[in-house]
Order: sequence, then structure tokens, then C-alpha cells
Amino acid sequence: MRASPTRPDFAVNPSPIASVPVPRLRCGRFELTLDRPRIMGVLNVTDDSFSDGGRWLDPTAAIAHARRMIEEGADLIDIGAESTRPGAPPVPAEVEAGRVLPVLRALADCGVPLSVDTRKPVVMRTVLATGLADMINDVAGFASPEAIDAVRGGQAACCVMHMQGDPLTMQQSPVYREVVGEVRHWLAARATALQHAGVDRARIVVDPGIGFGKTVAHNLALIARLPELLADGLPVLVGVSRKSMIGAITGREPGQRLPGSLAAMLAAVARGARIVRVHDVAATRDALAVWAAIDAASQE
Ligand code: HH2
Repeated sequence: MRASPTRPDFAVNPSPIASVPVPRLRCGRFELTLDRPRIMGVLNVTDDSFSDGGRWLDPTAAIAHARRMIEEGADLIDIGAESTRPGAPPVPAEVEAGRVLPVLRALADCGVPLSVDTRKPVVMRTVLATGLADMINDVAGFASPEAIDAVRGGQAACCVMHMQGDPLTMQQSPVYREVVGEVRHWLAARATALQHAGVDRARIVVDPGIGFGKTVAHNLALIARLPELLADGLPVLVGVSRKSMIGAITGREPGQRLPGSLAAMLAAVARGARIVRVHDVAATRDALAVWAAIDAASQE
């Protein structure tokens, strides 16, 4: 699906929660205004990602896919070279960096911020050294001092994601006393640790980590009560695209989860998510455009 080159831009109600100011995200070479929901296109340079493993492992295919997503309306690209699906084995750091670097370099002039999805401090340092990684997306939430150390200097944005456990075991029996409160406090604590290390607050975005050590009920509660996560004033990123939660509700395989993913994405945006991490950029852009037009009409 291709977006029309003459497509209208869309804006949304600056904030569904009147007391929350419209944030800006300092993002390496860019500054991302979050006055409208931003689309992060997923680029999995892996052989085993849960929905598209192997499709973009070849750098030429990955680069073409990234450029296509940008044409379709991606506001940033998230390059990941290690799957975090439940049970995924870790990828050695040299292999991970070796997959990311050629893609990062080839996309240097692509015009949108480049995020690198990694939880390894050594990979963070390697990609940041190129000056081309505008965001580090750490699914482990910068929980280690080494990860904080890797990002403290420089200007790259830091996506702090919540995960209970690690990908190998996280879905075995996730338990929370009160999932929304616990995730909120954990994210706020990680963001505070980054700030104490010298990371400007304007560089931080938080993410509840849908599907990372959570049951379907936990995921639903986190999306339904997303406004509670906004209370700390940091922009929130949400990734629901094709995830098993959508499969559990619809009975669909990953390749058939687009309608359910769009519904969950819109539910998150309506509750204040500012960045959505998606595989299907063109469809997401269209869904957001329609939603935003209705939202704007409700303000008149
Ligand atoms: N989800 C995945 C990977 N990274 N990062 C953030 N911040 N938020 C997410 O929800 C998130 C993420 C899983 O999706 P995908 O990258 O398609 O799968 P895999 O990890 O199997 O490559």
C-alpha cells in the first residue's frame, strides 16, 4: 500500500489530557515535535523476528524497506538486529553490530531519525560512535550502569522500555501486584537514573513494553490506563504491532494481525501515546489520518 504524494498532513488535538504539555523529543541530529502521533517504522535486520524474521536480513533489502517505509510516512526508523520475541536466543554483539552498521550508514541521508533497538551497551557505543544513531531503544530500559554510561554523553534520544525478566523466560509466568502502577514507577525510576547521569529529560521517551513479561490482561490494562503513564510528563511510545495480544483476541497469525494492530494503536493514541512502533506504516498513517480528522472535528 502506498501513500499518495499529495496526502494532507494531519494534526491532532495537542493533548488529550489538557494538563499535559505537547512535548518535543531531542533525537540526535533531529528534534521531533510530538504535536501529532509519530510513526516509528520497524526494521528487523534479523533471521528470527516473530513476524518478519529473515525478510530484511540482507542489507540491500533492509535499506530498500526502510526507504519504502519513509515514503509511506514513517517519522523515524527503528533498526533492530536481535529478536526479542519470547524465547529468542541472544545474538553475539559483533553479529548484532555487523548487521546494524551497514544499514545505518546507508540510511545516513534518509531525512528521518534513526533509532537502534539494542540492549547491549557495547552495541550502543558502536552505533553512537558513527554519529548516525539518533535514538537508542533499549528494551531492557537502561537498567545497567553500562547502558546508562553508553548514552550519557551526546544527544541521542533514549527509549526506556519496561520488560519483566528477559526474552528467554519473560512469558513463563509474569506476575504483578498492580501492573500499571508498577510499570509507571519503574519507568519513572529509570528516567530519573538517566537524568542523574546527565541525560537531558528532553531526550527521554518511555514505553510500557507491550508483550514483554506481560499477560494479555496486563497488556490490555496498560493500554486502557495509558493516561496514568503520562502523569510523569514524559512522552510515551507504544508498540502493539502484530503482537501475540492481537493474536489472542482475534485468533490470527502474525501476518493477519493488521486490523487488530490498527485498533490497538488507535486506542493507545487516543489515550496519549505520542510515538507508535509499527511494521505496517502506510496503513498506520491512513488510520491515524482518519482518526485525527474526526478528533479535529470534535474540537470545533
Ligand atoms: N517490541 C519489539 C521490539 N522492540 N521496542 C520498543 N521500544 N517497544 C516495543 O514494543 C518493542 C521494541 C518486538 O517487535 P519486533 O521488533 O517486530 O519483533 P522481534 O523482537 O521478534 O524482532
